[in-house]
Amino acid sequence: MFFLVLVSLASVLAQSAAQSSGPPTPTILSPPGQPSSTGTIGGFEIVGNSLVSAQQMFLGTLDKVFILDKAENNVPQIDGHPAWASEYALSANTARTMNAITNTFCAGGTVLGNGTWINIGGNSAVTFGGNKVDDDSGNGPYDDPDGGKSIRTLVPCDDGSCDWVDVQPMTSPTVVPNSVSGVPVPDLLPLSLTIIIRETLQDGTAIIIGGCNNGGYVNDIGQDNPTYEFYPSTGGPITSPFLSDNLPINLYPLTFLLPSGRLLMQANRATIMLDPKTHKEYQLDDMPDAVRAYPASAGNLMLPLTPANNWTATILFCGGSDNDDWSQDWDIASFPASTSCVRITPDKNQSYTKDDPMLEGRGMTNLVSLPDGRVLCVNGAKTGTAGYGNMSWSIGESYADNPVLTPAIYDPAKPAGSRWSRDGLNASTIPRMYHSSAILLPDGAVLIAGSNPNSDVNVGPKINQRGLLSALGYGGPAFDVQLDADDLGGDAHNAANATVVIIRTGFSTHGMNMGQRFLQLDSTYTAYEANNTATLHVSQVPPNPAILAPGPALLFVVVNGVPSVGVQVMIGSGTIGKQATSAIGELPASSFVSATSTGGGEAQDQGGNNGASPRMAIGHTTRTTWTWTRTYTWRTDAFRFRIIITSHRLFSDFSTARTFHGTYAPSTSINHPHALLLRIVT
Ligand SMILES: [Cu+2]
Repeated sequence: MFFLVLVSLASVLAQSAAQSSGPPTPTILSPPGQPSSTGTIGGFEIVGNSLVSAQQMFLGTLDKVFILDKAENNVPQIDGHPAWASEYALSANTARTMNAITNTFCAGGTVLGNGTWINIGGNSAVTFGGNKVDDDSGNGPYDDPDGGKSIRTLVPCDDGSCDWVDVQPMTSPTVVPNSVSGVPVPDLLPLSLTIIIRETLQDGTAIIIGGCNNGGYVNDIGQDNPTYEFYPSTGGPITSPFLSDNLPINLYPLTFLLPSGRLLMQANRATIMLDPKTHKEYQLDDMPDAVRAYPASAGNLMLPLTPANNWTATILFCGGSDNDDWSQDWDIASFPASTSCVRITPDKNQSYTKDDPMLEGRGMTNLVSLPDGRVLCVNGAKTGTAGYGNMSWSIGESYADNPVLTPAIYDPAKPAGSRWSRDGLNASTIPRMYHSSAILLPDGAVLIAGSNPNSDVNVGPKINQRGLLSALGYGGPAFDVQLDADDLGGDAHNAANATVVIIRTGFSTHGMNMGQRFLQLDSTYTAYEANNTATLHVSQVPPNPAILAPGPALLFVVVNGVPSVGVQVMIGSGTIGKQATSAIGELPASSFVSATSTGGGEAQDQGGNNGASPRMAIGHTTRTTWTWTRTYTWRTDAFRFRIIITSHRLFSDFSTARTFHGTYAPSTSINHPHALLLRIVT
């Protein structure tokens, strides 16, 4: 039966591919193996230098992270000028410069349904000190044309050959380089955006929202751009009353695609749902306790979409600033950040509910979905906000102070009152405040980088060393995943604690991971007591592309909270456009085959390398399935998450202005079983 299911799956997938909007025929993925990094468990590890400061960052392939800075006087050069983009190789901990061409200062980004990443907007041409130059074409010394109207595209690669392509919005129609489908881009509209946000929509296109003409700490009516439009373009910008009503805090509105197909949008104290087709805006309740959007910059995240909650979206907001005076004539840097956390489930209820407050006030934090469903809260500051400038009260140039060095964990599965902890988490030695970023990696580590509350870099020694099937469709037949005795810790009963999750790690910037999403696939199991193996029967993605927009994502199998190494899978057709959906295939009921029954051992026959080599095998050379065989250290070390730190530009001015630098010693290393462990190797 197992084999027959697979045959029918392959044929269904092939048929769908022929319709151009169904999933492509999946190929079999290479085994991801064990995490290649080793080290002391218990904290942070400084792994390398990102060359440019990671104001914006995303995982483009399993091995390559792409980083964007703003145009500034970085030491690494490209094409005769300082670089403000780089690629970081996770396997080698090396980086290469890339050429982003125009000024990427405070741009936004996301991944499209065909796997192409876009980076949109930016700031004017600048020279030393971040000062604007009159000539929009830039020229020396930075050679950084105005990026305000830029659309940059990148098709991530692993061979060092890819680079950003600036699609000039004001020229004749251009074709986006696209390794998948060659989507032609219609006439591009003149965008006048400095700060934008995006979310990938259910057809794999992107929405580009808001912004301003010149930048600044907050927006103002003289430069506001209260519109949104789509990429690829579907016509002229559409004016949003929500954006124009919420000056000055309408930059980087916190935006999430909901399973209903509407968008939750939050800025200043207001909340709406936007129907991107009819352009109608629906008012929801005001945001309690704090301003959450930039520059208050609260942590924000869609909680896991799971079979248990019927893939219903709940958005979590934590921290920010309970301030309404956005003038800069008072000491913003000392104003305490909020501890408040609230949730909203906008497709069901227009009101917020209070959630457990954070362990300390925090602004500019990143909330990162982990494969076990918990959320890592990292980076940020206890006082002040995002932004920088030369004020009498600013810390160096920073508008924030008192960095929070210790991460925390939020567990949505725990009862109210007990969701926050930091059991087993050590402190970092490196502040991560404005323009820092954090993303989940395939091996369960979290990459943390950036932090640069300065207008420019002074050249000199100031850069501190700081630190299964390949495709899934929307509905269709279930598929099987094999777990061997090692995966199950020698006990087939653990099959009941196995989940299969898809995480889109997102585009990280300004305390947001744009497009980040956690979706648990429905699954059941057949467990075999005779040899302690099991088969997981796993559904495809629910037949609603608004639950998880098309495009690449990571897939993890998690047993008792221990994740596999993630593999990259394409969700949907691999092209931009309407996605095919079909009814979800039925799953067999979970069952436990006792040792005295016949039929045990089937799973092990499907297994990968059951020998001495501790590797997980995903995929099988003779069949279209995923087999997972893995010896894990999890029986002794429950979790092996790492936080990796890449280069961090910091506070060169800052440390002289305020000597908090040396006062943050790393806390003692711990090795606590059944806790989330971070490694420190410094
Ligand atoms: Cu910024």
